[in-house]
Amino acid sequence: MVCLISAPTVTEFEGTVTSRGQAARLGADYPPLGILSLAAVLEEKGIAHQLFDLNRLFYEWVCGDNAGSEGGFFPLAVRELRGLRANVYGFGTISSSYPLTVRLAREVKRAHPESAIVFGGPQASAVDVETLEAFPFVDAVVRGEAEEILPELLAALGRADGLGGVAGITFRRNGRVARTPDAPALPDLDRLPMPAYHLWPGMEKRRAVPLEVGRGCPFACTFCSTSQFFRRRFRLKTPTRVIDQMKALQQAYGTATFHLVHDTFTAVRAQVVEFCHALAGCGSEFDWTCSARTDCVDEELLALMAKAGCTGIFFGIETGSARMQRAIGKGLDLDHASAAIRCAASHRMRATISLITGFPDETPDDLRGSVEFIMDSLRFDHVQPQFHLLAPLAGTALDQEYRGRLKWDGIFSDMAFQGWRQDSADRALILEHPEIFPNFYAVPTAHLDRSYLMELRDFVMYGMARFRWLVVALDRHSGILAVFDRWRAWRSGHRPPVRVDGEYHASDAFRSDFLEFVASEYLAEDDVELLAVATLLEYETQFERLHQRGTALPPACPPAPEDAHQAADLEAVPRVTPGVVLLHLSADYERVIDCLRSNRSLRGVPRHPVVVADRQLPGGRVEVLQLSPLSAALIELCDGVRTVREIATLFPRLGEGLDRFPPEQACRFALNELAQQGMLVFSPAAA
Ligand code: B12
Ligand code: SF4
Repeated sequence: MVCLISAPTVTEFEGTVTSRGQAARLGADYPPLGILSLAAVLEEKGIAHQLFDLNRLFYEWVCGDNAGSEGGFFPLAVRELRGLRANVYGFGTISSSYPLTVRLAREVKRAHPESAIVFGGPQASAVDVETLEAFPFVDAVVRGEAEEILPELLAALGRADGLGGVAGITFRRNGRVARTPDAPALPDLDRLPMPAYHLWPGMEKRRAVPLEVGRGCPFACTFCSTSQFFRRRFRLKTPTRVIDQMKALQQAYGTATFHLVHDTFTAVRAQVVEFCHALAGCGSEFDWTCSARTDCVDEELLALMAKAGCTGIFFGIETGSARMQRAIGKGLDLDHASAAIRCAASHRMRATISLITGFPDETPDDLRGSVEFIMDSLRFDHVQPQFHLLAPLAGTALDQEYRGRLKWDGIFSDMAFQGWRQDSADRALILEHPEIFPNFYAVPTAHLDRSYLMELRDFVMYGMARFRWLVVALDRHSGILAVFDRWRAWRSGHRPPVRVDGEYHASDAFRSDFLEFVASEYLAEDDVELLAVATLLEYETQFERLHQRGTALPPACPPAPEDAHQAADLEAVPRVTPGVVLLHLSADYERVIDCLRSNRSLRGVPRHPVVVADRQLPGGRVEVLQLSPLSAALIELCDGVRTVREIATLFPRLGEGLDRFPPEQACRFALNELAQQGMLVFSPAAA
């Protein structure tokens, strides 16, 4: 019996992850494709196996039956793992959770000394020899793709001639660490069986299913481990195979939404075109997301992908500096990258763009380029930027170049994410073995201070997640880097010193401190550009007050179908839809946003009072709608007490010329409009 254990993408958080949503964002509720792919192969070959998903366990620990279980996540995981009975325990590994994996494996070996402990996955593959030298409880490492190697290894474990004949593994022979030659990359991915999704308990509840569509990347960026792990040999499953798998998954789990997993899905244009045409003619409708390089898409291709159901695309941009693009081996043309992002957004694809700071030779000018790239992209609604602090991943060119020169500075990059507080046992391992855990160390940055970069990263990420348009307005006024410097100075003068880390930036304290800072530092200036800052500050401040009172933004309930027709009934009582909040602003919000979006002057923006309705849609997106003066006046009358008939009597007074229409008919029409926009619901009149 072999037990396959997933690499955790979550690690011990000491109670700071408290909600199902937070845990899900960290990948706790995500089918572990690596071990599901291996399980399918073992199933095909009739080799007994079981799965153990550490992320799932974490999810339950946060919010399920095991919530709050004594002593934290690690003891719980140890208890559960010790309870399993297997001859081989196979651990998947990734960089961020490698210390945790090592500690768990040690406990399993202690409990079952007769069993074999085998590691696989991206991290162990890159530090195979070092791992076996440091940790005697690990018996072997499978390097790279394991669908062919693992069954061979399992068969060889029981044979007298040992493991030497199995390609792609690292093991101990006569007490010394030995490596067999690399196994070739799997040439035909169509031959892989469907991953064993049926063994993963969360499938029925998933809205979107990840489906691996290919492997390998022909490029070789210095910070990335993909082209080492999956090799530079680009492979894609055929359209027929992918579409058959989509159909089968739709039939089994009812989902028509897929994350197509491949790091550079569009690297060979003709294959993507073929896939899109095949989808269009397949008789089913699917929506899907993928990852691509901006220089491997063009307008025509993006239009075709959108038509074929692509709703989201991940673009690794990495840096907004042309000089650094060359230095890190990515080589993107930044103008073309911006155009590709705008084009994807214009097709309503959600474009996630990822940038990294903290490269070895990065200068303040390079950093400025990256931050400007992010700020520019914020003007497009469908673009979601990410900003990371570099972590040197094992096996990358960067890691090789700086081996021996990496430094420990106690700053935890989100690329080596361990939560906000690092577990002390993890840290002890990391400090003892820099060669095994390089991603927790720093490449020297000659021109930039890493603690500044980490704080900037958190400020930008949390700032834009919480007050996107206010950040755009401030950036337009004085550049976000200048705002950041002014904010730091303000905070140190006005607030007691606190640890300014991710936890602070995620807290309500950051929200209110920042709004106070903007109010006190920017509103006194006389500058037409500040109209945007003032309006958005007004918006955010009202929003915050509602938030503090706990009234703001549970997801808005869509009106029940029967409610939608109630306006016809003169005795029905309209009220604002639960979850919708009304904010009163003193300048035209829509025009302000429009000017920010298109980079136009704010000079002509009318300064008259407006009401905006704000509501959170399921999935976390917030929709803001500026109401016409009539709608704003009408909605104020919908207090949950007045009936439609009573409101109709007041209707002619709400605007000039309204007395020309039959009041009940006109009022019912206007109320219905608001109900259709999701702003109002009707309750039947009290008996
Ligand atoms: C989906 C994904 C995620 C999901 C994970 C969801 C989940 N719960 O699994 C999310 C978005 C949460 C995620 C997060 C992160 N990820 Co990620 N992610 C991926 C991605 C794109 C696909 C993984 C996948 O499913 N691949 C397909 C399967 C089939 O491949 P596989 O898992 O590698 O499995 C094969 C082998 O590894 C091996 N194998 C796997 N398990 C086992 C077990 C045994 C016993 C054996 C023998 C072999 C073996 O055999 C499998 C079949 O060949 C990969 C890139 C990639 N193309 O793989 C990055 C990747 C795994 N992620 C990576 C990183 C760095 C992260 C983060 C740490 C950083 C970040 N900020 O993004 C975070 C995690 C920390 C956190 N909490 O924020 C790196 C890992 C690099 C490394 N050296 O470890 C990768 C490789 C991307 C990269 N090139 O940098 N990620
Ligand atoms: S960053 Fe993207 S393009 Fe560069 S090597 Fe990694 S997967 Fe390939």
